[in-house]
Parts: sequence; C-alpha cells; structure tokens
Amino acid sequence: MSFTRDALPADFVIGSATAAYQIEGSPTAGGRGPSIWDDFTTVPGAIADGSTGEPADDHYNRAGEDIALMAGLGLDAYRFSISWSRIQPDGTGPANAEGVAFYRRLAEELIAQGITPYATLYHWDLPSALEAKGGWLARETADRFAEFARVTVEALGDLVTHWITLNEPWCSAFLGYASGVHAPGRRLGSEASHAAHHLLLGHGRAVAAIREVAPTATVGVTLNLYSVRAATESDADRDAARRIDGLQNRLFLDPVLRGSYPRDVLDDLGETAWFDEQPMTDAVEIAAAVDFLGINYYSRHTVRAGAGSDGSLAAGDASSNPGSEFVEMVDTGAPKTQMGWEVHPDGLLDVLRMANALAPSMPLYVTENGSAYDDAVVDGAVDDLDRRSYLEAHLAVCAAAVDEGLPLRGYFAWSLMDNFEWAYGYTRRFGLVYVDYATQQRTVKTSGRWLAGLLGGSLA
Ligand code: IFM
Repeated sequence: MSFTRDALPADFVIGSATAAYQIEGSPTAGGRGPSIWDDFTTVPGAIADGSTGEPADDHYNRAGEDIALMAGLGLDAYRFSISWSRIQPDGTGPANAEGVAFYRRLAEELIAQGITPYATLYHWDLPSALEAKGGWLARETADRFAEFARVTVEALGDLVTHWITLNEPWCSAFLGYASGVHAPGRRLGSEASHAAHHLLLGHGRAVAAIREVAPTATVGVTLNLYSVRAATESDADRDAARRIDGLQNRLFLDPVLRGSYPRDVLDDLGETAWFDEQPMTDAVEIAAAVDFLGINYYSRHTVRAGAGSDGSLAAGDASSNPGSEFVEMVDTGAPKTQMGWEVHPDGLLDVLRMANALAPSMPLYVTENGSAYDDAVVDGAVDDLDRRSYLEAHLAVCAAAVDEGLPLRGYFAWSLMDNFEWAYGYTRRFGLVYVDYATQQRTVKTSGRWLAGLLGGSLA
C-alpha cells in the first residue's frame, strides 16, 4: 500500500493531537491549581509505573521546540487541550493571566508557523476544588464548565477559532466514576451515568456561552466511538452488542445529535427514573447546534454475553460497563496494539457512517486515532513500522469515507509525541515523535517521517 495525499481533498485537514495533563508538566507554574489527575496520581497503585504528569514532556517549557517539530512534520493543524486549572486555579472566577499567557503564546506561534489551533476545553483534568464539591456528579459543575468556556474563549477567541468542548465524555464518566480506573477514581456503578448527564449538560451550556462570546467560532464535541458487533448471532450475544453500542456510542450520540437519550440504555443502567427527574429543558440544551462532530476511533469491540447474563451475576461496582458487567470482549485473534486493542481500520468507516446516519450533513473530524507500540531508539532512530502501517491504513479509510460521500473534513493523529498515558503512566507510547523522558530529547519516528513525507514537511 502506498497512500498519497491526493487521495484526500486538498482542503482535508491533517494534524496531530495531545492533551494538557499528558504533555505539559509544571503543575504549579504560572499559578496553576491542582486537578483531579494531580490527586489521582498520588493514590498508591493507581498508575502502573507510579508516575505523575510531572514532568511528562515538559511541554510547558518546550512548546516552541514542539511547534517547530510540528512545522517540520508539515502539519496543517494541532489539537491541544487547555488545562482548566491553569485558567481558573479553583475552577471558577476570572481568568488567571499567566495561564492565559501560556496558551496565547502557544496559539500565536502555531499561527505564525501556519498551523491552525484546535483547542479542547475539557480533556479530563477537572480542578480539584470542583471535585471537592461533587465533581461531575454535581449539576453545578456544568455551570462551572460553561463559565470556564466563556472566560477562556474571551481570552483566546481572537487567536483560536476551532473549539471542542469535551473530549470523550464516556471516559470521564465511566472510567472516572464507575470503574474508578481514571481520576477521580470513584466506583459508583450506574450512578456514573449522572456524571455523563452533567458532562453533556456542561457541553450544551458551553456551546451556548461560546456562541455568545465568539459568534463566528467553529464549535464541536469529541466522542470516542466504537464499531461494536456480536460474536455470534445468538440473541444473548446480539443483546450484549446492543448494550455496549448503547453505553459507548448511543448514550452520547443520541442526546447530542437527536436531543434524547436511548431508553434501552437508561433501562440497562437502571437509571431511567433519575433521568426522567431531570428538567425537560436539559435535552434541548444538550442538543445545542454544533458545527462538527469529533470522533476518536481506535478499535473495534466484538462482544458476547458471558457468565451471569441470565441475571445471576450481582451488579459489580467496579465495571466500566455498569448494568452490563456480564458482557465480555472477545479476542478475535486479529493483530493488536500494545494496549491490547484490535487493529481494525474498517471500523472507522462504521463509526463515521453511524454518526452520519444520525446527522447527515454534520461535518465530521477524526480528532484522534493512533496506536501504542513498544518503541525503542536504535542507532538514533525509531523504526515503528507497525504504527506507520496503522496510520496509513486509517488514512486510507478516511479517503474511502470521503469517496463514499461522508462529510469527513479532517484527521488528527494521536499523538504528536509520546506522553503520560493516564493509568498506564509512561509505559505506553503513542507518539509520532519519541520522547526520552530522562533527557527530554525528541526523535521523530519512522511513522512521523512517513507523515512528513505525505504532507510535504521538511524535517531536520
Ligand atoms: O491518551 C488517550 C487520550 O487522552 C484520549 N483518547 C485515547 C488516548 C489513548 O488511550
């Protein structure tokens, strides 16, 4: 296979993505307040290698060098996230000037290099002060998020015109509040769906706030979607697929794009009554018109009904799929990345079609797609052929999607550089650029060199 850029429209955006906590380091610099990830990383056993987000990639001090790398790669755009607690150290109030200054310098330098900034407002790092008040289980947090969106767009909206409210609210809600494998580490089972609702309400209110402050801004939200299929045609396995598709995809797609929750999923969760008690106007707010949908796609789920699907299993409180704990992921034997995630490029087409079926003219972006492999520097080079193939195969699917008529407008590789992979710490590398954490030396991997070749970049 040899993919070339002319397989995609000339205005198709190709960039890379990162997130604040995963790359910035410097957790107290410039008046930054603590976030739930600063707290969670101190919990014994929470992070595989006992690490924290300090120093990560020391990007807070090396942003100029990293933007030069992006320019060398030939990227059209860069998707980064804004640390809420750099802007509002306590999660509320006026913008912290030093935090704003950091992101203004970043955006100015990107623009100077011809790279369009795409900013995500919430990539999982809730200010600790808000978690102390209930975090995303508290309805009030939706208002705090809208306030954060407002002050941030007021401060940066002359430079940044592309905004993403939330990144992967499924992870924030269910990894954070159901299984507790992510911050804030709470294990509440189905009650995590209340966090999902408040995240979505926050999204809707943030969209409204951004529209007031910056009426011409382009605003979207990013969901992590999966291609889900049943292992067999049995009723039980098909029901397992319905449940996981429901929790992962429809619980988020439906309210954002159609203005209502899927009842079957609320029933699976045992939360229909709670959702029915919420103000009717919430649905309207959550369905605030967006300009695009961001989709993070990594893998496919093949599922079956495991032991306990007959109801004999007591509801577990530490599953990321509350109410459907008995559903098992099936190993199809297909190649996997170091995360254990099956490599299945065609699943990207499935999720693009899924979103398009719900909102036919909605512009779509792949806001993340990438792979972790156990990279090593050998003679000054990182020959990550698996990642290069993964990237090439998924870009080829993007071209097929565009050819099919899907309104796919761009693709962001996860990630620009190796970084703090949440509960896995630094044990998983997703970057196009290798980072030696001891020296902070960056080495562009073969995958990055391949992308630079595609994009006409000029690497040293
Ligand atoms: O590193 C994460 C990112 O923060 C969100 N999406 C998935 C990536 C890989 O796990």
